[in-house]
Amino acid sequence: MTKPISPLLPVSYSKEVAAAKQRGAPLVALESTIISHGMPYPGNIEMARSVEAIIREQGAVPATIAVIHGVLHIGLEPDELEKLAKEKDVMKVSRADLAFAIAERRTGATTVAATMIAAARAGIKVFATGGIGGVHRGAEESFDISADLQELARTGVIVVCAGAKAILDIPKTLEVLETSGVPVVTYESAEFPAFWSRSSGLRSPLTLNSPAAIANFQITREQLGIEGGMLIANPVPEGDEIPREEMEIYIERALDSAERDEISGKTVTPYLLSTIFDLTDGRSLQTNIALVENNARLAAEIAVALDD
Ligand code: PSU
Ligand code: MN
Repeated sequence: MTKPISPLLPVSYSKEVAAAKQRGAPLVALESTIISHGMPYPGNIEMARSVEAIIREQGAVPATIAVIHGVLHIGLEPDELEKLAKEKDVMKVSRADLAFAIAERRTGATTVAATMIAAARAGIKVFATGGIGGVHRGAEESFDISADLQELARTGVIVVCAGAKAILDIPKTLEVLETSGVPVVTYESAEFPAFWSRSSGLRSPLTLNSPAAIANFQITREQLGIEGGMLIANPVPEGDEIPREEMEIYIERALDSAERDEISGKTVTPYLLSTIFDLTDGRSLQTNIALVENNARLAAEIAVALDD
């Protein structure tokens, strides 16, 4: 089991999250890298607010996670969310530097990996995001594999996403997940989705068709004493998708320009997302917002089902 947060660590629960924890209401964690590094303002704050509202509509409570001036926040007040969305100098923190941001009193947006760590320690079992990080194309040269994958293997949180971002090498990403023993379950489809597109051309390792079945699967894993999280892939709604063939053109161009600009490390994903935003005249952002909203709904339904 994941250790709880030490009482010595500076942690702040939002009023809403603190109240939900007291009455044992279902909670859904949300990350903040998507806000600070994944989308431009004001699209990012619109997304952050609407995603929280969707979770409340389903009868769960949203907990957006971030480090603000060295304090780990589990749930943000509306003014904190707004400030974070506007702020420029925000670290992107993952497992390697979550504690650094706290120790050095910095402000940091949490990736999928760091959000999972914080959520698990706060007793939150479900988390909604857009797309997880994974194995980058050309990883055999660059060794660029997101820390999100290892985190899924070790931390017991259900992560709802729209697949792996299509900028990645999706077959290799699925291989690493399988090697690490992470269940990959696509919701209501036999095919693993590719973030902006419903199709990746790859079969999903597993498929389930209801939030209750997903909750039951995770409970069964816990009963077996199997640690770690699981990945739920929720295809973007049909009306919001950008077809795979079209996306591939933008992705190729974005990857070429990343190579020209010698982008590496943490900045790769934010760079590619913002280049694709420009190449699609903002259409990729509309799709990204729609898919996160769709994931928030499913995550809340799973959180409610886990509670039954
Ligand atoms: N989902 C989105 N947009 C994002 C992300 C997810 O719709 O920007 C972020 C997540 O925080 C994820 C990160 O952890 O992208 C992956 O970064 P990297 O490839 O550097 O591990
Ligand atoms: Mn990386």
